[in-house]
Amino acid sequence: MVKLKRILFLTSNEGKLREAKHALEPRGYEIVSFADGTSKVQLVEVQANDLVTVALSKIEQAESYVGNMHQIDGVMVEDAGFFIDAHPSFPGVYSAHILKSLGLEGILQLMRGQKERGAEFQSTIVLQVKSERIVAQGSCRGRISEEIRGVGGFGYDPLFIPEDGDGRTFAEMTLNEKKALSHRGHAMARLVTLLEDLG
Ligand code: ITT
Repeated sequence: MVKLKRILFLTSNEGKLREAKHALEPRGYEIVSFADGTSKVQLVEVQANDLVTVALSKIEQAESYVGNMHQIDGVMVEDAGFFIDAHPSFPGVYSAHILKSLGLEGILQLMRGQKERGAEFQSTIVLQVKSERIVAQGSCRGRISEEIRGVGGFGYDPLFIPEDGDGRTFAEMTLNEKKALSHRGHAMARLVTLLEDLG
């Protein structure tokens, strides 16, 4: 295994990129991406009902982006999803699509009058270093708020109150606070542990 320093994070999502940099750069890894540059990443999401299958398929697509890019030690992808207890597996792997079509207001509408407001975020990260693949996962339980709160974060953050927090939504937290509690923060911490174990 090469000494890993520079990781290409293949994502089209600037929120995910910001959080990955925030989690990994203080640990000595440099995160580069196209999401803040000129060429856009468009990863095809396969039809599957679990995040691991989708994440592995994203890493299969990495080769066409990496091409002859030099000075990259590893390539990383992530598949994340939001899971609403009252609607099993939903929106799950369709989280991006459902948010685009219903919006946060549509999700609130769906939850109107619903007593069971439990929900969970999940994240699966796959890092490829030469022929080796490392998979790190994280999750975060919480509940869906009664209203949209906060302007930080991205995606479903203004609706999600993590159960280990103080009642604020992810969108009302700083990057640091979200990292300490979130699915992505946990998955990134797990990734760092796995990398350090590899030496
Ligand atoms: P890439 O596949 O290009 O990385 P994506 O936005 O499609 O970007 P995902 O499939 O991993 O990324 O995530 C699906 C959606 O889940 C994402 O677009 C958000 O709406 C939502 N999501 C994921 N992580 C989130 C988080 O930390 N906070 C809020 N919403 C999140």
